[in-house]
Amino acid sequence: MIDLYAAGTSNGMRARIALEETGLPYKLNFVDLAKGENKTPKFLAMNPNGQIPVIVDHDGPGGKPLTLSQSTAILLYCAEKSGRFLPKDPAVRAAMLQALMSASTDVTPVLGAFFGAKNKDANSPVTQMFKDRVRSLMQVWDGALGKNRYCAGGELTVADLSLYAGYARIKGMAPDAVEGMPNLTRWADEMAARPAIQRALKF
Ligand SMILES: N[C@@H](CCC(=O)N[C@@H](CS)C(=O)NCC(=O)O)C(=O)O
Repeated sequence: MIDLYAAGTSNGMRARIALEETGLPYKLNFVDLAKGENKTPKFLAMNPNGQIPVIVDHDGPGGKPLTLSQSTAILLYCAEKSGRFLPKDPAVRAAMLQALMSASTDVTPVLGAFFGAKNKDANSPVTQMFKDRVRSLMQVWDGALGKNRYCAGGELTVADLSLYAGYARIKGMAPDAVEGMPNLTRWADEMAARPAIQRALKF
């Protein structure tokens, strides 16, 4: 059994998508960021950065409990534990890692910067700059998904699970940042139809 500590942000969704899609048994412990529940001594003992998501796998490697933060580390941990969403072919695996890093380390931080700037001043040049950056990253994904069914080729991998977490947040908070991208929309519609994704997004 895994305890998930999360909220409905893109990083929180990434971890929950990982658990739902891999089918590992887990319990969601909602963390109210606005109330500072991520800064309590109990939470800081799990992640000194005071950030969600965190998992505690009570049946970790060697049967010992394992505490893990970082949404992409959680995604990879769940994929390895379940043996799912990780391509075996070395070339596809390399493409998957490239796609995963782009989804997790390009898209999500820029998204965070955009939402942070938007909360301060929706019309500032800084907000627009980050929004343009989000849009340009997603335009590259639109091009890639015009050539391949999924992020790393013909196989659904952890990269798709990671990108969808970011996409879902953009679509919910600033839909115009992903407008006019037919290949991305085709992929997103397929991802959104997956029952595990639907369960994962309900915070
Ligand atoms: N790189 C980390 C980032 C985690 C992160 O930024 N979490 C945010 C929510 S999306 C958070 O907990 N923010 C509250 C805070 O920093 O006080 C990951 O992928 O998990």
